[in-house]
Amino acid sequence: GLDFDDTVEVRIGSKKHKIHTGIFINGQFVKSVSGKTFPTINASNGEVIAQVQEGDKADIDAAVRAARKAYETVWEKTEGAQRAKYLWKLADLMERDLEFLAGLEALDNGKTQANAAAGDLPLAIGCLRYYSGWCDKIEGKTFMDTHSYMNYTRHEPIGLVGQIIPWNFPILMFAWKIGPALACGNVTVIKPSEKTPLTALALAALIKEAGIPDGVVNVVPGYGPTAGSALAEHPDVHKIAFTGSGRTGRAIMQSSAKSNLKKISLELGGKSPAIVFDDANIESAVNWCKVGIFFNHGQTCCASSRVYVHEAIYDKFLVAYKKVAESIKLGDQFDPATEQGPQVDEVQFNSIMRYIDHGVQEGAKLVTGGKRHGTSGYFVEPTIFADVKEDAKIMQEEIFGPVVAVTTFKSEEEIIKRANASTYGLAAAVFTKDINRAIRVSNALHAGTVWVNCYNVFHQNTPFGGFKESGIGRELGEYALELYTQVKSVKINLGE
Ligand code: TXE
Repeated sequence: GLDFDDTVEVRIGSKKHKIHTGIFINGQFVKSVSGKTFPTINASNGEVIAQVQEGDKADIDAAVRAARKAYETVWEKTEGAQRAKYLWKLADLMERDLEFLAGLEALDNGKTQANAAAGDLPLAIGCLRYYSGWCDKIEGKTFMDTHSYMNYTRHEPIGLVGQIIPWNFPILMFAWKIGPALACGNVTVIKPSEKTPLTALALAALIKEAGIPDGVVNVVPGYGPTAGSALAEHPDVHKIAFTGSGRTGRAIMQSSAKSNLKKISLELGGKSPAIVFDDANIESAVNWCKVGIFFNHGQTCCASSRVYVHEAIYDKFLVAYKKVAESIKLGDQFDPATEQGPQVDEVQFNSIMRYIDHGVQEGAKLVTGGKRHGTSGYFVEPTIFADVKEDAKIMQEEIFGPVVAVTTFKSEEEIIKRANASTYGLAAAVFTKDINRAIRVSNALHAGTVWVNCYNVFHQNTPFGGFKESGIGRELGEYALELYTQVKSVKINLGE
């Protein structure tokens, strides 16, 4: 009875498209139980793109019921080879609709359509195909420790998982979450960010089209403290996978502790150091440090927001770094010449501008940027601070914008200590031509990813996740299978 035509027509760049705005439960787009909706905006002009059905506890309950039923009636009995076909088919449909999906992602998030089409979409599609390959290869072990008993393990699905994702890579995070979850035989209720709900709903329609049984994937757009926490507290949800802020990660762990001790994996923020030694190829290091902080407008959990440059090459590095930052073209996310669009919304924009004010007040040297770009929309100039003190706020806290703090160092020993003196441990980078030093320093850094002579390079086969307060668990690659399976030991008495 709640099923309705949830599609509305919107302009994406120069084309008009119909898009979904409903809650996706049991294979149908439905209205929210409360009747409430919420707006999602285009960050380049602040205009409302569409009103979306606002899920809260009642809708999460309905989605969990649908997921549970799907698990018990269909999915538990669906073989790995069939799950593989579904994931591969979904990847094919995303490839077919690549331009539309990239455009909708650009409209809702603010990143450029060109970047979404060249980066986010191919990575998401590659991720689904990769996990399609794992579906029929989830294996246990056998142990013949004595003559009297035989033991084997089964890597069984956890069952019903909740997945809460952020707004910086809406499609990619959706793929990172559902790929391994479905490959391992789980059903899911996924809550996209309230800032960027639209592409998750477009993917829901493709999930239906791919023939994935109703209820296996349910998508409930809504706010964190209502829909998100209802999912994290639900007694029938056995695991939450979350990507977002540390504050919310802690809240989710508390919800788990208060309810049913559901398993938790967290991918949180960072303040990742890039270390440039005096023997590095400076031009290449500068370009990777550009990618490191300015890619996706700095809205990347592993952004190289601290750059440490050896004192012998510091001045030369800064001249070149300023030049590349100033060459970045800001503008409309649908203009093919644009490299950087708006930040995701006003809240993030204001927070970044406050950090820039702090940087200036704390006496760091503003090398370039520091201002709003244009008069409408949430654009921030690529900003470089130099000579930043180690205890400065902009050196310690995640800004999540196109703002980088640069300073010098003298010795390898000293810089390893300073790089590691952070509560975060998501990523780090080393730029040097000395192979021994590259390996020595990589081994010494407290980070889940170390890039050597590159930055922000991702692949679905490469595990990703944080040391320290940057998270719990590893996504991508074979490692992610551990997040979505539980091990059962079966011991058989071979005597009597
Ligand atoms: O994140 P939240 P926000 C960092 C970044 C950014 C800051 C704030 O520093 O500036 O976080 O961003 C849902 N129970 N990162 O406020 O709140 C929420 O609805 C359950 C880093 O957008 O963590 C959304 O779906 N769920 C990061 C998701 O959590 C809750 C990516 C993420 O939102 C909830 C994003 C609750 N109580 C922000 N409260 C990264 N690691 O890449 C919120 N949510």
